[in-house]
Amino acid sequence: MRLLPSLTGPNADEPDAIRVADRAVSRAQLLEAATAVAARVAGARAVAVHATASLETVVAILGGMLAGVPVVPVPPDSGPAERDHVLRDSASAVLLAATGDVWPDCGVPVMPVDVEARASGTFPETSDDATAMILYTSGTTGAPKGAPATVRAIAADLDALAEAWEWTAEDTLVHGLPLFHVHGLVLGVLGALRTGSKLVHTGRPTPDAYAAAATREPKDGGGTLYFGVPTVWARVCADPSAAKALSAARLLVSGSAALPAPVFADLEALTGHRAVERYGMTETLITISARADDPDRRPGIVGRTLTVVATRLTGEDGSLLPHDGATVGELQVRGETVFPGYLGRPDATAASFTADGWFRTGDMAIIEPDGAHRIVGRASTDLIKSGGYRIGAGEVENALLAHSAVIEAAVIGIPDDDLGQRIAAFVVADGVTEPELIDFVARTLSVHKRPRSVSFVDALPRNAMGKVRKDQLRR
Ligand code: MCA
Ligand code: AMP
Repeated sequence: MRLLPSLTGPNADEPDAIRVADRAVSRAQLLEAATAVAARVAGARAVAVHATASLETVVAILGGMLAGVPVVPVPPDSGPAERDHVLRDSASAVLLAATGDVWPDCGVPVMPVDVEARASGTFPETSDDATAMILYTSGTTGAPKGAPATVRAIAADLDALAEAWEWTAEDTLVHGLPLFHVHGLVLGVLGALRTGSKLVHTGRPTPDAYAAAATREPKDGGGTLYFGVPTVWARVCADPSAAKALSAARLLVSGSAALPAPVFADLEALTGHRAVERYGMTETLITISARADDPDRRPGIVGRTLTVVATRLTGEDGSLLPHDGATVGELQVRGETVFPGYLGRPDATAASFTADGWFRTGDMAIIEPDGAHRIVGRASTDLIKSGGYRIGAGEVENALLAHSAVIEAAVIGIPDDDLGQRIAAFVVADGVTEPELIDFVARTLSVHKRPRSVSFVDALPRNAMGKVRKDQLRR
């Protein structure tokens, strides 16, 4: 596969080069197992993957990509509403899952994935414009939308990141992020396979597991490059002995949400590293990053644009704003890594691009004269970032309203030292308890979309138009 040359490169037989949780394989073994999957899914319109943190997930994803079939990673804890939507919306023909994974009847045949399977053979190279994967992501309202990522976009993004981070086959990448988002999957798995670096996926992103991967010297296979969301870095800092173990690494990279300045400072004090922050979206992949060769990395600065994209700031009326280090505007992005539009959603696609073809990120930013970007917030408070997960308030509100005892519901994100934001729900309801409603959302959607608190109110505050006053709820 042209996208992932290391699978057939000179080090393909290096033992245990790709480790996920407690099992490891060589790249050649990975390719042979993926080839067995590809033979079975070739010709399908799309294939879904029950995306646990496992080697099976990596094999299944590569199998679909080898066969040129768009792969749809499904969060393993997604409840029936979310799962059915994703399977139906993506027109997935089968669901690939590890043998023994519990998977309730979902109307799509389940195909077991065997990491030990070995098959040879080649498949025609997919075109650069083909969709490699469809990643589902939340908007402010409604169910998650499918964002296709093309082979070209992934290749361009990974190459630009490799350049910015001096990421090479000499590195060992360590992380424990979920394998159904850009961060853990595109950067965290495909990035390793494109650059040829080794991969240690720790199963969960715990401080202990990150520290354990650092116990060997980098030259003996200890981690050199670590990925985490800010919650992970905050937890690492709360465990100073684990943090100190990361001192020997080359780069600690943070993304998916804003890294709080105190966490940046604590990480530097404990590890000697100024974290590399980078910014991106499911729709655009990673577009802005600090660089390995810039020792003067600053908290709150997510870096400069990658070589394959351009950014600009606009005002509410669409006027272009100066990059003067002070003016706040909506950040817009254009370039090779930007997706072609939401799957089957021309309305949402049209709304997310300007007339002259720039993607509207919905993030508010400041750009300094030297090109450094500072993300200062989101235009809509209805997109919540909790633990690095993007969660639409409307999606959680709809899930709550589906409970027979709930009459009205409103959801907001409130600041949280650990998660960045935590989901708080306000409901008008009768005859139901807080834990019951939290559980109900965890089961209907995904566990990470559950409210962390539910407040019962007599009525939701509304303005004259009947719209809920979320500013009042926040107070
Ligand atoms: C608690 N649990 C429950 C319930 N309450 N389970 C079911 N029902 C309930 N009511 C269980 C959970 O299943 C879990 O169990 C445990 O409690 C802890 O859950 P939680 O507190 O939610 O998780 P956490 O450990 O606090 O998670 C923090 C985290 C996580 C590890 C940082 O948020 C995370 O992995 N974030 C990464 C998000 C990410 O990768 N985002 C990238 C998208 P058990 O422990 O047994 O499992 S952004 C992106 O891709 C862009 C492009 C970018 O810029 O990167
Ligand atoms: P998702 O599509 O789930 O990756 O979420 C994308 C959103 O994550 C962006 O629109 C930002 O709001 C946020 N985000 C990602 N990286 C950063 C960062 N380094 N700093 C601040 N926000 C970030």
